[in-house]
Amino acid sequence: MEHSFIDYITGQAMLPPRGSEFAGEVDLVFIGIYWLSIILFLAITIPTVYFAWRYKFKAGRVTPHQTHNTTLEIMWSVGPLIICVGLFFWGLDGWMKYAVAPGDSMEVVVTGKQWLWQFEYPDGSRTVNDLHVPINKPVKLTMTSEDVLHDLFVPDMRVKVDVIPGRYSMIWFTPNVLGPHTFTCAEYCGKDHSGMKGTLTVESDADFAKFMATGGTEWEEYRDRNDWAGWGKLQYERKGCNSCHSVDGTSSKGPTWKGLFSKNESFTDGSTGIADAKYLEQSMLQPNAKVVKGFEPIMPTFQGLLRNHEIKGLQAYIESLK
Ligand code: HEC
Ligand SMILES: [Cu+2]
Repeated sequence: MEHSFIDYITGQAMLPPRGSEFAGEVDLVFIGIYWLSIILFLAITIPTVYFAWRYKFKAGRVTPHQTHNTTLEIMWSVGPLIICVGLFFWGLDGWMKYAVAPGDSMEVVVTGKQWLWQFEYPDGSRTVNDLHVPINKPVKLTMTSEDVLHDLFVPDMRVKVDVIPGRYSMIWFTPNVLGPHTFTCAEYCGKDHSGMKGTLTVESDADFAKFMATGGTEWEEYRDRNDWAGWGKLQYERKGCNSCHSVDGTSSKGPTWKGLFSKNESFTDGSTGIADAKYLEQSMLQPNAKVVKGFEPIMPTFQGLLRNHEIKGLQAYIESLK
């Protein structure tokens, strides 16, 4: 970003671009404290250096006896007290606004885990490291961690809050600048901490509605290349199927997907059936309808969590795993 000379003088050049209504207020407090520090620094060091020089040791000079100076002592006690209490209330005012989200906020549930951010929207759809929000609408992030301490930091929005295992924390903001904004994890959380980041896309209402309906424009690239299996592979990783299903023939919590398509499958109730596209879809949406022999019925239902084109992609991906 380009900065003017004034930005450098005032300290604005230190700060990231502003993307939310909070940003201006936060910057004001920040720049205020920054200037107060500079002024106090000069007000203390300049006289100190001067007095050290002015009253330096000289043979024969006798220091007059001093007891105390009431006026000076009151000034340097009450003055800083007023400044500190003033700063406290200035900060408190901003903190109160951060603490309570407006009732009409769009709520996104955020889960931090080593080393990714997962976002769940009001309709249950999910994204990873990719947060979309409509412009000029308040967004409330309800956050928790599945493992260690993380911290969601969106510099442009001036929001940053710890994400804690076993607890929910909350931040909210009203984005008012379109476009991509970066967010990161701001709490060292292990080996790949530096990779725990993503993009916040602030978009128009129309684009956001389109994103909600299709899960974004990403799939259009796959559709145009006619790469349904590639799209399915992405879902396999994003929707967490990979935590229970392998694609290389080894079975873990769930059966492997290798060689699954068209296989004659046996179920715990003694029946059998061909693993065709219809069966695969049913396995995703009603996993307990037919439980594969030798496995526990532990698969969660993905009803409402998979869009049609995601199911189609997964079917194509499974079919490609000969
Ligand atoms: C918590 C572990 C778990 C997760 C996560 C999981 N599954 Fe499963 N899945 C299983 C288990 C266990 C079975 C076998 C028992 C059954 O049929 O319900 C299974 C069975 C299946 C089958 C039938 C397999 C066969 O051999 O006939 C399909 C298809 C399937 N899962 C798809 C998916 C998809 C798609 C996802 C991700 C969107 C997914 N699963 C996520 C545990 C899981
Ligand atoms: Cu982290």
